[in-house]
Amino acid sequence: MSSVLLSSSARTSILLRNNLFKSSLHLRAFSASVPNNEKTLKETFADIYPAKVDQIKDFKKKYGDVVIDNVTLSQTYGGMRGIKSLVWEGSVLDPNEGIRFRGKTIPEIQKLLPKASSGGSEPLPESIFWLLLTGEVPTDSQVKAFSADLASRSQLPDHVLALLDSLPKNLHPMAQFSIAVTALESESKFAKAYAQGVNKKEYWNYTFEDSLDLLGKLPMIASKIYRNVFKDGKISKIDQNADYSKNLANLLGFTNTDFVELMRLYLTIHSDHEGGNVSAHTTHLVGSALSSPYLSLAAGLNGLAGPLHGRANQEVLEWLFKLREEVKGDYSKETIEKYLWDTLNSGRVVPGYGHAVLRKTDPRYTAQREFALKHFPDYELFRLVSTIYDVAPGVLTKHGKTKNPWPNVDSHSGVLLQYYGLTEASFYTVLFGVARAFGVLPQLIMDRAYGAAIERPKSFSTEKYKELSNQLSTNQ
Ligand code: HAX
Repeated sequence: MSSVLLSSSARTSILLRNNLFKSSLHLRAFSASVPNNEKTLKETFADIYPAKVDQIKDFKKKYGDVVIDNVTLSQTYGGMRGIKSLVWEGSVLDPNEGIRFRGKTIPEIQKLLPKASSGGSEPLPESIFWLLLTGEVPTDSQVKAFSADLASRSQLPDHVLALLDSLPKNLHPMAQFSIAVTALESESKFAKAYAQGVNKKEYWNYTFEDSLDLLGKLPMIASKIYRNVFKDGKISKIDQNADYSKNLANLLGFTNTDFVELMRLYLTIHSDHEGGNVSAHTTHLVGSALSSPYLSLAAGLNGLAGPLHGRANQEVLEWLFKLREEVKGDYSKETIEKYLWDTLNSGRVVPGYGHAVLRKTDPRYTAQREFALKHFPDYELFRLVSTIYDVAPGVLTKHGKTKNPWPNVDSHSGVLLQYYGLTEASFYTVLFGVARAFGVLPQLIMDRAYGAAIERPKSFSTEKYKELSNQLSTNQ
């Protein structure tokens, strides 16, 4: 519904609200390099959201009683697969086509979104954050100012640095990541404002500030973990003029420009995958209790750390290395097919294959494959992954269990990182976590702006479901 359809009193109230927010929230605080006729991200969102709040109110009033889904017992026992019960504005996942970010496919955003001014062909992840939050494609100068804003928020408090230094090196990087993000709760403007009794109409503003503070600090956290666990513990300084991915790559210790490009692609395509996946749903669920963005994202990261979700990128690499060790250079289709059957017959999953929603090759896999074809088509591990892509879908189809025999995003990402020398697979999910923040934090800001309800679905015991099923099946 466009603002044209709003009544004049609704339009007046939106204008009043906008002016009130603009005057009180320092919307241009970090906008030094945005030309005067352009808006900052916060100004853009502040202009958009009041009309959206009214639309949602009207929509719920008009269609609130419409039945949009029926739920079977199998779905309740089967991980709630496919039940329409979440609102997620940024992206939608089609089983056959894959992800669309605000209606745009991956090839479309690769073309449309701003690139680094220093040169580059991959989109800047800062611009996917902008797109997901506002539905609008930012200009080059808007993104540049947003990058500078994030860089200006990058400093970690001493207690978080000390905490990371105190953790044992054998603690999984994802556990360290979640601990550090949780410890940043000390910085939460939302939690402080809430404790002081802030009006709920201002929740979004503090959530916005926390989200950007947190996003700005993630490269430092990720790099500190990487340097502590695998290198000398030292990290370089943030470059206030560099984009997010360049800073992340440099802090990790990588300066190769193609690796920086890979980071831009990686962060963009791993950002959002609609709302029902474990990391997105968990962040949203915990956020629905008005926990701060720090506590909400940390919860999501704990979910991402599971082997069936984000940790699959680590599992893929470990599985590939075992394969390489076992087949001793024989990458024939027959040998790989045998290895796949051995995995399946030993009661394990083939990591990087299958998906709860997708029923075709994941376009995020394809985008990474295209990156490899462009930059290193003859790399041995890439060729191995390509041969597995030729063989695995057939084996999984014959095996007959998975509903989707095609590769997902995690099947490819580790190989790209290996090529550039980021070889420590247990770190890979941390990079996924940094990327996921670009998808779940915009939704958290919107949740607070639109007044999302605390989540509380219904549960029953199996005994009760038996009773219910008996009653309902005799009535049908
Ligand atoms: N290898 C072997 N068996 C598989 C399989 C695979 N790759 N994918 C699914 N199956 C099995 C399931 O374990 C299930 O077996 P049971 O009936 O014995 O429980 C059966 O096939 C049906 O599963 P499904 O309906 O096709 O898939 P689900 O929605 O239940 O699960 C998963 C989706 C992604 C968890 C699953 O495909 C899987 O375990 N894949 C391997 C791990 C992986 O790559 N995870 C990353 C997914 C992408 C992601 O979230 N990234 O973060």
